[in-house]
Formats: sequence, C-alpha cells, structure tokens
Amino acid sequence: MSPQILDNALGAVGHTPLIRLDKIAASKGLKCNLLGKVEFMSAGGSVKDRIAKAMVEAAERDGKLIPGKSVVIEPTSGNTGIGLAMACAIKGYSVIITLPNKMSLEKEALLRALGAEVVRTPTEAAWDSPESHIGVAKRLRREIPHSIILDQYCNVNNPLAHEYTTGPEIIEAVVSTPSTSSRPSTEKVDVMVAGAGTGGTITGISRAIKRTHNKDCIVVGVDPKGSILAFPDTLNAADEGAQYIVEGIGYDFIPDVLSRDPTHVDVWVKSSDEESFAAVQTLMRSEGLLVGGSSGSSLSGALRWLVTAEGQKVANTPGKNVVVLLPDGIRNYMSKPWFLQIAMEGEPSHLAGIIAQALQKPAEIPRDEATLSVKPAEAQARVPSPAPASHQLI
Ligand code: P1T
Repeated sequence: MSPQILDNALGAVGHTPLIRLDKIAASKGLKCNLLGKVEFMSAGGSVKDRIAKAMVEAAERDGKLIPGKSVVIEPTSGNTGIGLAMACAIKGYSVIITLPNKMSLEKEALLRALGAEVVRTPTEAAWDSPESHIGVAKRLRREIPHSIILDQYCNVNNPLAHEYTTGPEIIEAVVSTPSTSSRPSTEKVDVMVAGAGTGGTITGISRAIKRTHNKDCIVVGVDPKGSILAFPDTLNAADEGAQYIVEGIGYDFIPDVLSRDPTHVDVWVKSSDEESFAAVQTLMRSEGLLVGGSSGSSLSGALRWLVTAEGQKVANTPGKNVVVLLPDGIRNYMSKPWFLQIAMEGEPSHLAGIIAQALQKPAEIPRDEATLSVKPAEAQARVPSPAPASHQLI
C-alpha cells in the first residue's frame, strides 16, 4: 500500500499480509512452509472487498452508474455486499442487498450501518427460484428505476480482481522473501489452497500464478459437503443438498466465473463444518489470527490434502510454499453458536484451576497489601484531586 495519504477507504482494500503458520505446521509435522493470506485486514474485512471495488469502478468506467440516482442491487452471502456498501457509501450510490437467512446478524448489521437496505431470503430456496437471493434481486431490478445488478456470479471483474491483485500480492510476498538456512524457501508458490463460492478468488489467483509465476503450482479447491462445486461431480454425490453452516463457500449451481477446468483447479477437497470450526479455533489459539469459518475450511482442506500421496511429497519437502487463503474475520460471526462454543466453552487454560484455588482462600486482604505496591502513607499523598467538572465523562 502507498505510504501516502489515501483518498478514501477504498485505497485500503487488499494489500493484505502473508503470514507464516509455523506453529500449526510444526504441530502437524509439516516440513514445508504453511502460509496464510489474511484477508480480514482489508478495509471492509474480507477478500470480497477487492471484487466490490473492481466491479463498481468498471461499471463507472462503462457509464452505468450515476451518483445520487443509481441503485446497486446484489445477491450475496454478505461480504461482497459489505464491500459494495462501503464503495457505494463513498461514491454516493444507493444499495440493496439480498441475503439468505443463514448469513449472520453481524453481516446484516454492518450492511445497514453502511446505509444499505437488506432483504432476507430463504436459505433453502433453489438458486433459480423467484424466492432465492438471486431471484429476489432480479425481481427488485425489474421494479426499481435506475437499478443495476453488478452480478458477481458472472462479472469478469470478479476473477480479474484476484488475477490483478490477490494473486500478484501472494507471488510478490513469496518471491521477495529470500531463502535462508533457517527458513528455506523455493521462492515459488508451490501449492495454493482456497475455498470456492462464486469461484472468483480461486480462478483469478490460479490464473495469476500459473500464467505469470509457476505453471506447475498445484491449486487445491475446497468445497463444503452439500455443495456441488467440486470436480469431478462424483465427489459431491454423497452429500448433495445437505445443509451446512459455514458461510460464503459452496452453491447449488456452478457460477460462470468459476473455472472447474483441471488446468486451473488441479484437485478438490470436500470440507465439513466440524473440521472447519476446529481449524478456526486452531488458527486463533496457535497463531492469534481472528479468522472466520471459511478460513477454517481452507486450512482443514489444506491439511487434508497434505496427507494424500501427492500432498505428502510437498509436506515432507523443506522450502515448499503452501499458501492458504483466509477470506474473512471473526467480526462477522461473533454471535454465531459455533463461535460462542469455541470461544466460551473451549478447553480452559492451565490458569483456570489456579484462579479457582486462589479465590477459595479467605477474601480478607492483608494490611500491608492493601494498596498493592504503594505503602499507605505514600498512597495518601498521591491521591489525585478530583477532575474539574468539564473533564468528567458524566
Ligand atoms: O466467491 P469466492 O471468490 O469463491 O470466495 C468464497 C468465499 C469464501 N469465504 C467467504 C467468507 C466468502 O464470503 C466468500 C464469498 N462470498 C460471497 C460470494 C459473497 O457474496 O460475499
């Protein structure tokens, strides 16, 4: 990111860090480098800020948006909506977001805070029914003057945003970190792991890496059980149609912007809610990274692939770089039962027992400890005089 003053928050979209996941790698016995692309550090809090900015700017270049008049409508699992609402707040367009019921209250609250209208739709509605988030968006577009759907499912600027920004950022971070004896590196992206929703992220990053950097990079797609995006289709058969809790990945149709061509996505892994949430907890507790549910899916998918025959060759080679995309942050999910469970009902730390024991002792405080480190006479002398009324916070 430029060290200069930014024109507005859109200047702080993307430019996210690539961070070593050393403790997780060590705990799994991996010799390769495990690296996380941490997208919650983008201005709107997710990887989808990038496409929102790109789609709005492209529509402006094409003369399709008029400030003060245009109404941007978008069906989304929330993050694209947040990016669009942010861009439109800055640029002066109205926004309507159609959002399936399963998506978090936090996303709806953020959207409304940014000035968007939010219409909830039934999660179970088939994508092509008039009740789905896509169907409702189309119905609104027919009725509302000056409205437009930028359509992340078909818009070429979705994968292009990742081909031009996310992919090159990953490549640059890897290439510009020299190999040393204590931290060996091939200085190449050897494996790239990402979940798929619209598929724009994985398709765009794959193109950037394979076309400009390493044509032999193995791109691993992660698709939740219940979705049909993984290829070949036989991978999806067992759980097709099953509901899952993780937000943002998986669909009941194949979006136009997802390339399932094996030259783009080499191999697919199916993920479960259970594994995803356990991986979120590991990312928080081991690496201090406050990521969302689909980041857990990416990590658990990566670890699952690294134990396959092909994966082990990478896992056992020092210096190989495995990059895992971590699409959003826990801000989006703070009220979700799965998060409260891992946060509030997780294994207590070793201090819990010590605290309980300490507090069982008599509550009386010995005289010489009454003011902690300051002796009574000294403490008296240091008591500050009350603040003037104007400084008091009420
Ligand atoms: O759409 P895609 O580039 O494949 O990214 C998948 C993805 C992963 N994780 C999270 C948390 C996401 O929000 C998404 C995609 N989100 C949308 C499609 C959306 O409308 O926000």
